[in-house]
Amino acid sequence: MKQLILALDVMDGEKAMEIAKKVAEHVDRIKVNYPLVLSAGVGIMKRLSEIKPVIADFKIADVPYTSSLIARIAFENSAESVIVHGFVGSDTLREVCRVAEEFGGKVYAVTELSSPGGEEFMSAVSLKIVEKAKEAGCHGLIAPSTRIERLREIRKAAGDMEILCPGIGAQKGSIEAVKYADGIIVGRGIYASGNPAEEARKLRRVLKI
Ligand code: U5P
Repeated sequence: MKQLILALDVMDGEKAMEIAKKVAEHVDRIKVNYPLVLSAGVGIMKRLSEIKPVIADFKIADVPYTSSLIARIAFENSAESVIVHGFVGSDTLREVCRVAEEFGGKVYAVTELSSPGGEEFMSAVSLKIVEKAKEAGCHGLIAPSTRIERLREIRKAAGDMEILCPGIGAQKGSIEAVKYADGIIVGRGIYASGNPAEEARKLRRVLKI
């Protein structure tokens, strides 16, 4: 079954916990990012991981050593997986995968950002990123629901790597992405709605079709 991942980009820890509890029965995993972790502290990851597995979307993009420290902090604080930028190249990708392996965790590499700017530089190299991410041992990829034609190409190159797609909802990505992806990542479409549980339930129903 296709996964529904909540991107919990709120900036208040208690609010994050409240939303996570409300939507828990409809989502598979929770993705945290800088807005929440920098506001609420890294300890929020452990609390959320008691509700659902946590993906640490720190879009790691540094030299291998610094990247390994960031990945380690994420896993030591209960992350189930981390997201790394793919453009960093093989050495950083390999190093983050090595740390993940120590913890039995997973690594997802960003191919091209879902925002319009993702097309300016990243689209040109995203298929190469897929190749490098695969060679380095990444478990999966992040690819845009906002550019279905790119997603289709990325799917072809990815083989059996898992693909997670952000962009549905606030960024106007297409739900057609579920044809090519293993899961969708939705933030504002759920947490910024009047009724997060209901929105998550509706998306879950779409994923079952
Ligand atoms: N995200 C994207 N696009 C990417 C990679 C990651 O939107 O290419 C992340 C954002 O940082 C955010 C979430 O955490 O996915 C999407 O949230 P929203 O646009 O559904 O609110």
